[in-house]
Amino acid sequence: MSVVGIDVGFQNCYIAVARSGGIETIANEYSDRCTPAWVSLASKNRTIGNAAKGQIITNFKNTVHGFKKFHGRAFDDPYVQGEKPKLPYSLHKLASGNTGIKVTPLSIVIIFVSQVPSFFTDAERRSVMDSTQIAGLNCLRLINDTTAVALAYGIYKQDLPTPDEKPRNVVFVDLGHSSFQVSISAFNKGKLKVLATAFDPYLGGRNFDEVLVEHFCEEFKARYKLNVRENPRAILRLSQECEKLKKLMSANCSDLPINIECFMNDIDVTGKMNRVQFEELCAPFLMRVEAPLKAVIEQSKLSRDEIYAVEVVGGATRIPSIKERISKFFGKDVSTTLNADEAVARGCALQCAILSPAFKVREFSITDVVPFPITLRWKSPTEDGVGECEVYSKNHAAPFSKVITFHKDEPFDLEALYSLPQELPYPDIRIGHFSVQNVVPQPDGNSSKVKVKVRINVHGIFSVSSASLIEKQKGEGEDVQMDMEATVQNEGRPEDQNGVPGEKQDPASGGSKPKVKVKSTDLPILANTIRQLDRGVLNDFVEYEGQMIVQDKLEKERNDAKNAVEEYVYDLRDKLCGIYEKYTTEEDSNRLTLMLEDTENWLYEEGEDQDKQVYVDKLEDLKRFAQPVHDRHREQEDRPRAFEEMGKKI
Ligand code: ATP
Ligand code: K
Ligand code: MG
Repeated sequence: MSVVGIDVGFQNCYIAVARSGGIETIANEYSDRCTPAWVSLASKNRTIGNAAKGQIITNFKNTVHGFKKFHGRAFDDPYVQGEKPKLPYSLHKLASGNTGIKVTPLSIVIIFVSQVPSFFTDAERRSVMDSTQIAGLNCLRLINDTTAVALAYGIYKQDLPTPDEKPRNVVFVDLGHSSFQVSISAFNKGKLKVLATAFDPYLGGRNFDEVLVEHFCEEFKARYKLNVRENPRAILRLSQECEKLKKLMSANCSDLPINIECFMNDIDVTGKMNRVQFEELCAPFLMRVEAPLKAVIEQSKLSRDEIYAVEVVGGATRIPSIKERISKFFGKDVSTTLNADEAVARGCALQCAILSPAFKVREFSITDVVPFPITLRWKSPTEDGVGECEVYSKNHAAPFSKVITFHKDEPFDLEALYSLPQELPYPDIRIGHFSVQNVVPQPDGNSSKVKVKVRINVHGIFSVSSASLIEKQKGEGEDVQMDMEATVQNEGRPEDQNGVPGEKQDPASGGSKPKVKVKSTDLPILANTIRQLDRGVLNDFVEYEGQMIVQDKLEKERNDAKNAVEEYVYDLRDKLCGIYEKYTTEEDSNRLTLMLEDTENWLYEEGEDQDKQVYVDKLEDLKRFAQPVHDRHREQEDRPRAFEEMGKKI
């Protein structure tokens, strides 16, 4: 069993694995620990990561990146609509109303696995979970980026305060390519509790790239009369160069060049910029750094001098002006003790190791928070027709279950929604619709007591998870008086929560005994969550993904077989002029050389795209043809050795 932590960023993915020696970030087939979040589709197969990114210029319509924020998003979402014109590939609307990505010849929904930003909503988290299922991965937990970082920070610290001492408060900042997240965690020995999170879901390194692109588009228009905006390939190349320039400016204050050869219409372009100019151009974005910092500290109710350290991760925190702003705000230097690129993946792998029975890791409990308050709403005869109650406040501990008691004599519906539309990353406040079925009145005609359990699970996903009808047994005592239609009871103690997937215990099934003897009947719930992929469609995707994996594997084998022919041609050609020269007649050598030439030409023409077996047969033919030469060579090589061995025997 592999114990794996995955960080799928907007731009970069990292995978960390738990081994007996500790956590290790693993390298991909290019010996690179960072894998670009890119997927490219060709007619026969897919390529992922570095190889996909390499296709951007040649196959840009079918090379997909920047898809992380389409998870669970409606096609009509303003963010999605805003991104659409900037993308080289096209988006389309799925039957569920979700955003799909259209690539020829295939249509895909995002096929990746992810940790998630703390601000991901229910619909976004459910979409990520669906993706993990499509990818055939068993996802133990979706963990928020900054919480994973907090775990990676805390688990190795030997000097954390004991549980009865004042906790150590640490701020974590993650500025990636697409988003900005901040959280404050309180650490004691063996545990961390997230106190608050804040974010700017649309601030990241990409904004700075875009500012540079905009600037050079203007400049090249004026200087070279080029209309760069009209040429998607040119924009892609310019973006890549601007990103490089941005990174160089983090290390240098002086003027730095940007040069692109044959940029458009065979024109070479050049430009330059320095850090001061860059900061001026980016001022509107740099100014946005402060708001989430302010929000997180206000919510935590801590004063700045109660902050022990400010740890920064994420590639874009390398921009000096960003670091300065953070450090100025908190009045202390920022710490970069964690690996800025790998901390999220490492934290995920640590959590996975804690959850896995295969590893003996120091216990470390995590209590996370609810990012957006959640309200339940229902039809009520008493309260102006609608009853409602906020079931989870902002920064409420998570995972967490609660029981709400209703008095009803017929089936009823519950509407779950986000209470504060202005805080959400998109305008749709709905979470889902839950119908509690089979509710009947008591035999005496009175309404029945219905206990409804709501929960935020380990992935941070809300649900109405169960409901039961409580029936008073005949001859038993009076029922507890309920003066509200709904009462919210806190039933879990967050201190008990140690990050293990599993839910809080319902008190009805243990713990405090109810005074009245009751019979409890489970009630079915019909759940209809927003933009949920239809289960049938999901199964189709699972099957489709399976076929794609087989297809990718076949395509790889086919390519390997073709490469083997090519390698053999080169190898034999070298040997014919080298070690085989002595053992070949001129006639044989000419015959073989001709054959190699034919094969090489064939590989570029009709042999360009054949089935695997064709290449296998071709290689066999070549080998058979060259066999006499191989044999003669071996014979000669072996002869002296044979003599030596005989000599030894004597
Ligand atoms: P997200 O967390 O938003 O999903 P991500 O995890 O893919 O995105 P990271 O890998 O943390 O993002 O960071 C990538 C960003 O950091 C890119 O915008 C990249 O240009 C930027 N970056 C990396 N190194 C530097 C540097 N030295 N100076 C400035 N920016 C940098
Ligand atoms: K990342
Ligand atoms: Mg990230």
